Amino acid sequence: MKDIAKRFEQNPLLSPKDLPASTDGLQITCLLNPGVFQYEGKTWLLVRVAERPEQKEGVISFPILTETGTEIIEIPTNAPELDASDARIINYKGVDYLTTLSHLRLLCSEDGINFYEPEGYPILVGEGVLEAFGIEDCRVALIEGKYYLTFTSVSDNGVGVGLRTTTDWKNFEKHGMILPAHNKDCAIFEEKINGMFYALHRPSSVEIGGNYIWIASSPDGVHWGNHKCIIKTRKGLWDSKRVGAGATPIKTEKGWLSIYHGANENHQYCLGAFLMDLEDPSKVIAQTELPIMVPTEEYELSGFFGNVVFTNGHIVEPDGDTVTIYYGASDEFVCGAKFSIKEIYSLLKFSHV
Ligand code: MAN
Repeated sequence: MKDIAKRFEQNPLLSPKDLPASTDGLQITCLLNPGVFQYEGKTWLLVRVAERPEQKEGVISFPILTETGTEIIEIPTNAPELDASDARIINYKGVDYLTTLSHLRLLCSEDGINFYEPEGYPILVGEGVLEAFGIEDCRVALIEGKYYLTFTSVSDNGVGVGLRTTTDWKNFEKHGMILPAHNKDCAIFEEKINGMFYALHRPSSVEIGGNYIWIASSPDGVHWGNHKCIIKTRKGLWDSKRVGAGATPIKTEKGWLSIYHGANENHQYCLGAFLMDLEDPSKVIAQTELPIMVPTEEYELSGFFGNVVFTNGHIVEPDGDTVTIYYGASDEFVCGAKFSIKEIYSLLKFSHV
């Protein structure tokens, strides 16, 4: 099936070999899922860098963060209590671990295509017990001069949403975990609505419910309430198993537009879109039935975890119609693509309620 994404000819823009590892003894396994923002006239990525030691025959090894620094755990591949059937997560003796440890790193670019690591900016690493397995997939929202960074915090306690804020990308204020486990894919709106902050997020409900997109509001961007479930998985469609918001929703004349990811039972990750009411974003007024982007290119089909396109960062271009998304392809590469908002609209199905 043909989708409506116009992929960059230069894809993949970034591969694991393009950056140095953060620590001796580790290798970058995946570069993926960047948060995106503009700052000082440049396009910036806050890219997820996933690392692990070089893998040796017969052993699975991965890093975790402890009070004293990075510790490497090694498990023989033939251990009876090991389940390593997913490239991303393993279970050993009943405990879940990630196979890689992620941090967030800043890259910038003058042309939106060639990215480099600027000097003098810190890398963002997990801190404390709730981030012992790393931090991932950051959304960046600029609200009244302050950047809000919402990211996935992972540890053996579970997966939740962490928040840090900054105005200069050198000093960060930590606000801890704002939405506890299991929750991820949190995108804050860049404008307050009727005096309140709004955010999309994705709790996972066990037994009853599922992996649905919710909306919440907050007086200060830190404490969230008034949660409502607004987008569910759809049986038989491309988003039948899980859905999650992409980057901060885009304000358009017709409503707030969210580009989101959906996965099916086969772990194929595609992108779609939905539109929320401008005054009351808990009202969804339209949604695409078809995906707007499907993994089709070699770099999207095979990699660390193939058949995946996943976005959590974009720039709306000055023409007001073009959205440049940056996305993770097969959980291994960073790529770029452009959409026309008008074309996305042509795929939206409006609900007549
Ligand atoms: C899923 C995937 C992984 C990620 C973990 C924890 O398994 O999205 O890439 O590392 O969740 O967030």
